[in-house]
Amino acid sequence: MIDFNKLISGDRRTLARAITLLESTKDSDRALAEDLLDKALPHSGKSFRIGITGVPGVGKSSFIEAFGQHLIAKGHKVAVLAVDPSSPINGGSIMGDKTRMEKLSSMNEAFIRPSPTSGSLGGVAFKTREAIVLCEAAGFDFIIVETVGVGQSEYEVHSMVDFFAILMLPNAGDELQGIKRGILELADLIVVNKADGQTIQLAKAAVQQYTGAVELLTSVSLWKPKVVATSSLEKTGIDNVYDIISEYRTTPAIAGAFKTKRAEQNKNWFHKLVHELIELRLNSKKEYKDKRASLESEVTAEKKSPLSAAQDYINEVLK
Ligand SMILES: Nc1nc2c(ncn2[C@@H]2O[C@H](COP(=O)(O)OP(=O)(O)OP(=O)(O)O)[C@@H](O)[C@H]2O)c(=O)[nH]1
Ligand SMILES: [Mg+2]
Repeated sequence: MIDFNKLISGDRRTLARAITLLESTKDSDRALAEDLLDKALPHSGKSFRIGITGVPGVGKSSFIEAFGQHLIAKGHKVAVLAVDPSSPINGGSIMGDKTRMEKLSSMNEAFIRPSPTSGSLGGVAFKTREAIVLCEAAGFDFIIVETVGVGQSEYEVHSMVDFFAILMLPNAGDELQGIKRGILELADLIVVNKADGQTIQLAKAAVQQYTGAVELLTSVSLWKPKVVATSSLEKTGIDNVYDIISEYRTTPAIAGAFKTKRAEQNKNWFHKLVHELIELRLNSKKEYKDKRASLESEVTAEKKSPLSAAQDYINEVLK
């Protein structure tokens, strides 16, 4: 059904159809998709994966439009995958993303995929991990994953990329207070976007503030997060972002730890899947579901402690 040779030759339509197959929830499609992934795996892994997050409207899509074109001018092929936790049903963001990335989406060296309809397994970004593998097999050497900075999606995206950038608005005062502290610790790069027109001075001040905030981070080890100002509309600062990423990739300690980091991500992903698949299987069996429900009532009625109920349940399942 999917022409594998066409896929690895980089045919964008074949890639799009292959990702659609991944996203299908039909069991027969699932089996085909797993075959395809197994075949694609040896051809994957050779890209650089970048996660981009930020509040709605900060300019993520506009930034990717500009940055993606810069990458292509440097000779790269760019795949953009969107993870949108707020619109799980048939991609409310499709039009928005494509129009914000109008030029990029028309280029042969770019592939843009809007948010998939997400199942519960593995979280909102579940399909995105698999889509990355297919994009890499199709020869895209930069993979950009865009997600809105709300909820859990930024953590999920962070756990599947090599480099994580957070876009910020230029009004640093409010932003610094509003930002979740943990998120700042995930960042390899803070991009103060909309550094143009009326807000250019604010943006400069924001860069200073974030630079100060980054100095205070205690979790920094191999790489100290960088802070840069950009205008996605005027295309300024975009080359700085590219240079910072190049510096990151060629820093010996980072390059040395690259494989280990990916291996670690795969290991964690494997464990998460095992956990979730066990739950899924158990809940699909009536007797286990009933057992769980009855233990649950005993717990809520304080007839059993949660721990001994959990032990009973496991003993039942593993007997
Ligand atoms: N002045 C200025 N406006 C910008 C810049 N980047 C984006 N915008 C504008 O900000 C608005 C939001 O841009 P998007 O790129 O859609 O932002 P987003 O973060 O992708 O938004 P969501 O996908 O909805 O979360 C649009 O009106 C853009 O034209 C910039 O660098 N400067
Ligand atoms: Mg967007």
